This record gives sequence, C-alpha cells and structure tokens, in this order.
Amino acid sequence: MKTKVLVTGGAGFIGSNLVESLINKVDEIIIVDDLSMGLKSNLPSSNKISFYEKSITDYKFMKELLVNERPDYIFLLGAVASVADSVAHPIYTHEVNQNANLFILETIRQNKIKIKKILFASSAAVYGDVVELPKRENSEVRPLTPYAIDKFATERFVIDYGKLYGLPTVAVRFFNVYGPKQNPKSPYSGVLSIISDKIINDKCFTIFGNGEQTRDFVFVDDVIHALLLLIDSDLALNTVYNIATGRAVSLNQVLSSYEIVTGKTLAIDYSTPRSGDIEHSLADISKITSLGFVPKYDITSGLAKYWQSLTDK
Ligand code: UD2
Repeated sequence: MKTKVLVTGGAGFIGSNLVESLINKVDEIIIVDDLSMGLKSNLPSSNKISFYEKSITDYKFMKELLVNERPDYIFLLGAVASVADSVAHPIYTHEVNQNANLFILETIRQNKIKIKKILFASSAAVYGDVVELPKRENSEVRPLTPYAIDKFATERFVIDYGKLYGLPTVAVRFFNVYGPKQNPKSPYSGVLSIISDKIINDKCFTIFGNGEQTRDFVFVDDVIHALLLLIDSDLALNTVYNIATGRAVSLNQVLSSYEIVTGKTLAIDYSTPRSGDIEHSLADISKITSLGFVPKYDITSGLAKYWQSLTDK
C-alpha cells in the first residue's frame, strides 16, 4: 500500500530535514509552506514531493487538500516559529499556531479522513520559567508568551481530538534543536545558527549574560529519529513527549566545543542578559527513551556534523 505524508512547514528547518529523511521511506510527500521562514532550496528535488506555497490559514485550500489527498500521516510543523514575532503579532500567531491546526483536526473529523497518525510540534516554551529541573512532561507548565500559550493549547486540542474523537495523535515538545538548514537571520534565531553564522563570516558573537546559562541542545538528526519513532509507535498515542538529549550544556561549553570542532577562535563580547531569558533548561527524556529512543549525538558530535554541512557547500 502506498504511504502518503503531509508535512506543514515542510520547507522550514525541522520540516525540510524531516522531508529529506522521509524521501526514502514513503511514496508521496505533500508539503504546505508559505515560505515565511522556510526556503524552497531546503528541499531535495524528488518526484515524490508535491510542494504548495500556501499558508495553513488558507482554509479553502487546506480543506480541498485534505479531502482530496487523504494523507496517511500528518506532521504539523508549520508555525510562527519566533517567540519575539508572537509577542509583536499575537493575533496573527494565534491564527497560524492554533486556529489553522484546529481547522485541520476538525476537517479530518468532519470528513472522516482515515489518518494513521497526526503529530503536532509543540515546544519546551510551554514550561516557561518553571524552575523544576529536569522538565518532565507532567511538570507544571507556565506559558508566558503568545507563542507558548498557543503551543500548549494546540497540544491539548491535538491530544483531545485523539481522546474525544478517536483520531490517533501525538505531540512533541522540542527543546533547543540545532543543525543544518536552521535559519540564522533573526536575532531570535536558535543561538547555534547565530554562532555558526558569526564563525563563517568572521564576526563577533554577543553573549547575553555570562554564558553560564544552560540548554538541552539536541541535534536535528536525533529529532527526526524521534519523530519517526513516535509517528510509527502504537504506544505513542494521544500524549506528549519531550524531545531533547537529557543533558544540559552551558553556552560557554558550547562555544569551546565549537572552537575545537571548527579550529577557529570566535570573537566574543558580552551584553546584558536578554529579557525573559530563563537561566537553565533541561529535559527528562525517560518517556521517549522508554519507547527505544536513544540520542546519538552529544554537543561535540552534533556540532561536528553541523559544521561539516555548513562547510561542504
Ligand atoms: C528558545 C525560544 C523559546 C523556546 C526554547 C526551547 C526564542 C526567543 N526562545 O529559547 O521560546 O522555544 O528555545 O527550549 O525563540 N543567546 C546569546 N546570543 C545570541 C542569541 C542567544 O547569548 O546572539 C543566548 C540567549 O540569551 C539564551 C541562549 O543563548 O540564553 C539560548 O538562546 P536561544 O534563543 O537559542 O534559545 P532559548 O532556549 O533561549
């Protein structure tokens, strides 16, 4: 039987890495991406891919697509991905990050589309400034921004559509994902994409604070393995999983590892801590490791592969 997969946000950082990995595994990949963050050049060329430059908020288009294509699996990765953008544009963010995803769920329900699994990408941002570490999926949540509020609410909708209407779903909370195709263009882009950009262009990197803040940085290849495991596992049903490594490293440790990997010395200056920053973030990943997930990359091997992808071009 042919397998058809829909990926919203498929031209973005995580989406395009997922698509690359799906190419050899499925028969057809439909991508919906408005290219607000993603790039068409992120996508491999393959006759298995149908690409639509559309917003997931185009309900007429999304309904026709779902009803006509009836995908087996759906990855909901399309989003306003920047927390800062969500603070600047809360209503627009809400349309994209929540309403458009709810519309997809409801269209599937109303049209009785037989989905094998639908996966929604949420974020560690839902934990907000909760100090408990490591963060477990059942830790307190304290969403502090429109981005985090919509991610948490949509996570709940996705899980509830599973429980109320029998739609097989799963949600994930990404921690600090890094790797090839991450877009460094905004000051609020993932810090490792910014550092990489500075190294390549011989520019100075500004540390906000003293560099002792810690994060659970997870390499994108590990994230893709986790997504594929969860979409396939019958045990991962109508619930949420942290996706991370379960290890925290400080920004200063990251910088020294990256200097070793690249053989370059990075010019650094220090600035005041960024407002709203949390000091430490670390995931408990025992829920997903109980399904067989093992992160393959630590920060050094992840950075080495990332750097190789940046310098291979
Ligand atoms: C990001 C998201 C957050 C959540 C989290 C996932 C933003 C603003 N925040 O926050 O909502 O999804 O990831 O765990 O998108 N830094 C510098 N210099 C720079 C850039 C960053 O020192 O040029 C610092 C920054 O102040 C922070 C750390 O690096 O302490 C990591 O920054 P980040 O934006 O990559 O990630 P995070 O966890 O702060």
